[in-house]
Amino acid sequence: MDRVLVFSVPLLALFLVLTTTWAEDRLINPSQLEMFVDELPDMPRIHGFDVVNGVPKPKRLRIGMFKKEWKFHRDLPPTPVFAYGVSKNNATVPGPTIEAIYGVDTYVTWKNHLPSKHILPWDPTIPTAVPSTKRGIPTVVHLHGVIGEPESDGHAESWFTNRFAEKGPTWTKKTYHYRNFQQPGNLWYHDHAMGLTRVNLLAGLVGAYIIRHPKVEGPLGLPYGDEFDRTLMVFDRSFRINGSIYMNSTGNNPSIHPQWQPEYFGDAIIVNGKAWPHATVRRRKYRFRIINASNARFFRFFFTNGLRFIHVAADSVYLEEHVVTNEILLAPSEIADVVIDFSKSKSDTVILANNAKYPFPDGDPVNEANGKVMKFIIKKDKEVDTWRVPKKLIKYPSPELSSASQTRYIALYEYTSNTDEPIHLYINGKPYEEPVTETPKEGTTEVWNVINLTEDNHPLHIHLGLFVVMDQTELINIEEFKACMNKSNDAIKCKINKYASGKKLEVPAQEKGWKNVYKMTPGYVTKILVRFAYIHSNASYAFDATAEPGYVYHCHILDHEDNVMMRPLKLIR
Ligand SMILES: *[C@@H]1O[C@H](CO)[C@@H](O)[C@H](O)[C@H]1NC(C)=O
Ligand SMILES: *[C@@H]1O[C@H](CO)[C@@H](O)[C@H](O)[C@H]1NC(C)=O
Ligand SMILES: *[C@@H]1O[C@H](CO)[C@@H](O)[C@H](O)[C@H]1NC(C)=O
Ligand SMILES: *[C@@H]1O[C@H](CO)[C@@H](O)[C@H](O)[C@H]1NC(C)=O
Ligand SMILES: *[C@@H]1O[C@H](CO)[C@@H](O)[C@H](O)[C@H]1NC(C)=O
Ligand SMILES: *[C@@H]1O[C@H](CO)[C@@H](O)[C@H](O)[C@H]1NC(C)=O
Ligand SMILES: CC(=O)N[C@H]1CO[C@H](CO)[C@@H](O)[C@@H]1O
Ligand SMILES: [Cu+2]
Repeated sequence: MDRVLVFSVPLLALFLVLTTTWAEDRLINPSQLEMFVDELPDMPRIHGFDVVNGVPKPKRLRIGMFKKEWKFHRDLPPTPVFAYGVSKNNATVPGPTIEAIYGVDTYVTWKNHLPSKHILPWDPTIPTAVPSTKRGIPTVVHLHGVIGEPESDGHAESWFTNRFAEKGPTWTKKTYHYRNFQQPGNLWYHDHAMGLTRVNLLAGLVGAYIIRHPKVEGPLGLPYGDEFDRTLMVFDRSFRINGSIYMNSTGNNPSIHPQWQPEYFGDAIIVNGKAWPHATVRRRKYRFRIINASNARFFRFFFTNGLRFIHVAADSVYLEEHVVTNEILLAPSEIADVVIDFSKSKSDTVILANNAKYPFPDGDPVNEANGKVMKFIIKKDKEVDTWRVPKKLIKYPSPELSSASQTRYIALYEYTSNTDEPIHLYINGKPYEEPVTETPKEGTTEVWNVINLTEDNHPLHIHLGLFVVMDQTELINIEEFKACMNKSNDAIKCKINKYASGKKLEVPAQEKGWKNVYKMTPGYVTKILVRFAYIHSNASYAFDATAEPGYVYHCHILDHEDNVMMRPLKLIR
């Protein structure tokens, strides 16, 4: 306040209430942030291996989580964030990209240097990691897409606070072991602490991880090297005028959950830590590994000048053959790995745009701000381009449906209050704490029929297992089926096969291979074939997959995962 005003006491009180509320919620209108002014950053690259006499050898890394400030846009004040980095000085949002080599161990000691107070509002009424001293922010790192031991999987209850002062009930060790013995591809690391995943990611705890297999990938001749092979990590955020990240601190059912809301959407689209950046590119081919790290926003990317995407991989696995598309629909945590040939561009600039409604698929249409992602400025001179995109890429045989040893029904439920607002979401009607029900046998393949009984599209993610989407079939007379499920919670008793007889949805060509996240269309049954074994080798797991604390599977809309669309997954022999 720069003027002194004289009020009667009640009026003054009212004025204070109004101005405080107003100050709290003063958001940056995205139209105040000029687009395409910041250059697209490349996150620092860290090798997860040493080279000794030309041979890659195992390496130990220490990566910390720090509170610091980050500039998301030229005209935005610095934003308090939580960032991963080898030191506070070079911690970034997203964190450094870790590049590992097939079969060469990377050890990471993840260190929590965070203060005792969170920068975002969290909700103690959902199942949440809370240190008994009430001090410190629980964190635990999951490497999304990893085929690795349970002790290094970043189980939601294996959290720890600053200096490991306090640890969650399933905590086992400080240094995680990544064997990198799996198919080459794109992974990403992010926080996974119980009930805090949505706020810890929103605060900035995300980063990319690539497993390279030069012998297998090299001969493909795809764009390669720091300049031509780049990661784009995309997410959405809203900001206050003072630069801080805005997350609504009032729940949609405040009397039940004071803070929790079913989906976070931000107004500004951030790529590699900058709002609507630009990148200058040469008139030739580039490879972009696009990771959707939004809490809840789906993206449907397209180019405004008709440039196309040549998909070479999906999530963490190469495609058998490349697929050319005009657009990419990416759910949270899905990864598209594409080559873009800028020599085909008819213009010298092009906008990467987005037109996915939010929530997806029936929410609001995009607006001027979140309908744009970034701009490419294409140099005029055409160049000799030696990179190729062969039709045939890498083939990992799909399992036969008949080889499945077990069939499971996984029903997704949403529970609403009397104002019809979501209170929480459960898988199979069970809260997270109920004893484990999914106990696949190591080395087997299972059929999972995922029944979406909610209005939303839920990107389902299974730790350890990779899967192939077989089909998506509409449920007919869904209200009747739902009423039965509401009573018995038993898909077989409710005659799932009778109801799952509506129209089929085509699985897009670029998503027909192996996946680790897929969009569970509302009102449909999605049949997936999940493999609890390597896909690149017939060897059995190089670690004990049956060890404690086991794994989890969950919806990758983080606000759902936290409350609590997540269940334990325990492998057996
Ligand atoms: C920004 O404003 C919010 C709401 O008033 C406040 O909680 C926060 O501490 C402020 N942050 C900074 C960096 O000034
Ligand atoms: C981190 O910063 C230090 C100096 O501040 C520098 O020597 C080092 O190379 C940086 N590391 C990375 C991965 O950027
Ligand atoms: C925050 O959420 C509450 C409850 O859902 C809603 O009434 C309010 O309008 C929201 N505030 C903003 C600024 O969106
Ligand atoms: C990103 O992921 C979020 C959450 O899973 C999803 O809602 C959104 O549509 C995805 N966006 C893109 C571009 O894939
Ligand atoms: C499920 O059953 C309960 C009563 O057992 C009822 O209150 C609720 O409305 C039902 N929900 C649906 C979606 O049918
Ligand atoms: C696994 O075994 C099958 C059958 O013996 C063989 O056809 C296939 O090539 C093997 N796969 C790998 C990756 O070695
Ligand atoms: C879009 C859609 O079909 N949504 C359906 C999902 O399932 C619920 C419950 O069965 C239906 O009420 C929705 O209409
Ligand atoms: Cu969900």
